[in-house]
Amino acid sequence: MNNSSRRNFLLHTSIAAATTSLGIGCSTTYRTNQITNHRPVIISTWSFGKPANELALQTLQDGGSALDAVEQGIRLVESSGNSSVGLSGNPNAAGVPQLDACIMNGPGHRAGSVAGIEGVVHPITAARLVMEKTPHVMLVGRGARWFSEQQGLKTNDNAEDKKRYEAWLKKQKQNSLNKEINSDNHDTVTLIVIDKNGDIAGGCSTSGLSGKIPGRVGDSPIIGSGLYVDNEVGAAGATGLGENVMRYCASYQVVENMRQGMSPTKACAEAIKRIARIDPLGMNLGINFIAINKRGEFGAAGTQANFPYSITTKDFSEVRKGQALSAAYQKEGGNER
Ligand code: SD4
Repeated sequence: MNNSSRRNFLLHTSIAAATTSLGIGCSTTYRTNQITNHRPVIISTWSFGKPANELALQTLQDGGSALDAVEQGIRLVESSGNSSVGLSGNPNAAGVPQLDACIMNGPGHRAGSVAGIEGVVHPITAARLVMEKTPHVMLVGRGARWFSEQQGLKTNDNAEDKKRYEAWLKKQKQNSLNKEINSDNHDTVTLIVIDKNGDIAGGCSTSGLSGKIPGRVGDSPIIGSGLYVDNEVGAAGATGLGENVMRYCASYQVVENMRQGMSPTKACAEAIKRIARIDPLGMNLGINFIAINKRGEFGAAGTQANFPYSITTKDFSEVRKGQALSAAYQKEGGNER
């Protein structure tokens, strides 16, 4: 850290500490979220992340690692009937849910991911196995499925249920593939854990954009885009239109912003502003980020007015709103069918 960024870092830290102790760290849209010394902390996207956070905390309390906590929390969402995570997720244009997931462990800077995988009940576990059992980082499509079967993971091909596809098609009749990507038909669970020792792990799981062209891969399984963990600095993860995240390595950028001394919330907001400056869409990007730093301070920001994220420590577990960078409203899709 150079002198000027160290000064900024110290300045920010003392202002945040002062506002927190004075109880003025709140605004109508988001709070200054400083809870130093409250590790472990678990943060995830959307309100459906809250039960996942709570299971992650329980996993830590039962002696599991941050990585175990991430996997268990995300598995819960994958089997919850969510319409944008797991095999209950919305299908692609050929009627099949194609799933993306990744996992990253701070210690050792290790990562694994699967993309476009079909019929595997827990893609997050497949991603973890890629990380732990292979020399690779990413497996896609049929290869990812083959590997999952070799590892004994549960599969279920009933997700290709014709009836479900037809019902979904009916609902989508207003949309066409040529239409602009619609931000109402996707959501991802991205969950990050910092344990009491300050070790960080994170993961993402999603069925991606509903109605996507078969083979389309979003940001979620791409390390640095949908998720990035740096055990020296912190971690960040995304939800939203992957096309607008992956062209900018956006989660990596959020972590780099924290490395420069920004708070997690500011790091998310500045990454979005930087993208919006370059991108022809401006703020109309449909992207949201969560972040946590090494001290367990956390935050979130999004291009939408109401990005909910879930935050859990041993003292509280709640859904909060990220800092809004535009007035655009996006409804949470994951619990809807
Ligand atoms: C994707 N980022 O596949 C995912 C979807 C998502 O909120 O997160 N939507 O583009």
